[in-house]
Amino acid sequence: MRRLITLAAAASVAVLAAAAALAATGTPFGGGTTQNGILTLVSNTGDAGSTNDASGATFTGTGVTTFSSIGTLSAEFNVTDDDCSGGSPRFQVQLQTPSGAKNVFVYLGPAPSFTGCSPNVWIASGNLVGSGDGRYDTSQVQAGTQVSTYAQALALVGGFQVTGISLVVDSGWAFADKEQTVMVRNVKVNDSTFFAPETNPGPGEGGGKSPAQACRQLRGELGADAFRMAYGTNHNGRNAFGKCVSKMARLKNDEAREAAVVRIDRAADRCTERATTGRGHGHGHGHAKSHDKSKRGHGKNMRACLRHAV
Ligand SMILES: [Ca+2]
Ligand SMILES: [Ca+2]
Repeated sequence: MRRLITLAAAASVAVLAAAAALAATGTPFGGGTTQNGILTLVSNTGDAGSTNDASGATFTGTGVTTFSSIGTLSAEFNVTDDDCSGGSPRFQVQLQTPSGAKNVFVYLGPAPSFTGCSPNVWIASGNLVGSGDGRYDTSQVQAGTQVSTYAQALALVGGFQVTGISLVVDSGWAFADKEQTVMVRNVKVNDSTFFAPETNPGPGEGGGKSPAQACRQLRGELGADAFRMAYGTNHNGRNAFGKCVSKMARLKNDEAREAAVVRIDRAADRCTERATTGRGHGHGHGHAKSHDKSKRGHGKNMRACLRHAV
């Protein structure tokens, strides 16, 4: 009987382990947020709240057991503000050691200082397992070993059980504005990938709009007349489309243009509403009677309103 129970217990542990291996998850913490699958990590030590002083994500269900069982550790990161510094961004591997839980830090960015990360570009770390750079900091386990290669780290902590793997951004303090932001995607821990961007949508497929696409959609939403009123500057507003495109081209990216289309469409709806209810004319009476008389006035107000909307 005892044997049976043991077998059953072993079986359920195996099931749990299999379930955990399937359900690999990356969970943001602190000020970490995701959008379209991409993780944004902020360290802001200059504002009132402390939640965003450090941000990161923890990775579970990777199947990692001991430190030596980590075969892949990589990420793509984009330091949007301001730089890599003070050991951030980094991977953090928590280990069960004979003297308690200790962290090994694996620094991202260029060795040996791990500063000087080009801002606003995606940087692929490559697989950090096997790295000959001194980017492994094992000094929590053994003093003086903060500049170790992978081989040195492996020799020191390879046999220890891993109890947590995370990616951390926490050096806001190192910058004049007390704020550091790093975007992260395609984090790989062994066979698991975290924060993969949602299927790169082509232009106009939900991932944003090119200037021409944005203007075509707006022309459809507003109607040709209102569109010409909103953007046109020459006879009959014939140059409206060109004016719209050059205006849209000044926006930051396709996502910003998509948002602008929504915003302008809403604003234009309000213009139409105002024109048809006569609001803004200073007299709400005799609407039906005054309708024809003020039609021209409505047109003028409508134009002003639309031009303001775009
Ligand atoms: Ca803060
Ligand atoms: Ca900053």
